[in-house]
Amino acid sequence: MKLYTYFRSSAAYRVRIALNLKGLSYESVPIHLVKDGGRNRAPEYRAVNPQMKVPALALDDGNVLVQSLAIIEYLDDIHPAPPLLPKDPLARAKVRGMAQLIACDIHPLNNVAPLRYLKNQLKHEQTDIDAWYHHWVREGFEALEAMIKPGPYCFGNAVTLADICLVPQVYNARRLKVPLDKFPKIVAVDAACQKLSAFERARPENQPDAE
Ligand SMILES: N[C@@H](CCC(=O)N[C@@H](CS)C(=O)NCC(=O)O)C(=O)O
Repeated sequence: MKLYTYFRSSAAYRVRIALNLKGLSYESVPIHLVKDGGRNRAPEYRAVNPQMKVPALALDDGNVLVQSLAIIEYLDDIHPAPPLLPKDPLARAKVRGMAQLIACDIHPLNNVAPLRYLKNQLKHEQTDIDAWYHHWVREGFEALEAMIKPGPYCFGNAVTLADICLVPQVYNARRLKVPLDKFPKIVAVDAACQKLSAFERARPENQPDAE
């Protein structure tokens, strides 16, 4: 398998964690999201993913999957151990609820393309853009903090899709200097995950394209 990735992309980071948890080997194909105005916008990459975002996962049979949550659920279907979602439908919905809070509500507002649009098209100052970023992380994390079960992970004692989404979002929040002192459960879950080699190996600084 080939993973089209960028070391700092939190959506690609999610897929790297899932691949590592499943013990699956893959080739990294780095796509620089900043150089040359974003190499993800080059026709070669558009041919891989018409949405021009990372991650994309090219399977050995030539199929290409896009959207991190769809990719991760596919991997979970094909390689069920260890499971990334609980078996019980109610528990599954709760885990997906946490994962989607991050992936669908926080992340899209704070992503490279909308932040660049705020700056370049709408001419906002960097301080406004930073305030925007902090606001949406804080609002999402306040909700998530109330939803986290007794740990060590987001939904009890097994790693799930919720943890896979949380860790990259915490990494980004720290990089953009969002204070996390009001979120002790989130910080504790992140620390518990960081002890696992699957999470460690997926960290941005451990990627071949890290800068
Ligand atoms: N919902 C998508 C988000 C993908 C996404 O937004 N990727 C970002 C990096 S985290 C990207 O490629 N941005 C480049 C751009 O929009 O120009 C997923 O979960 O895979």
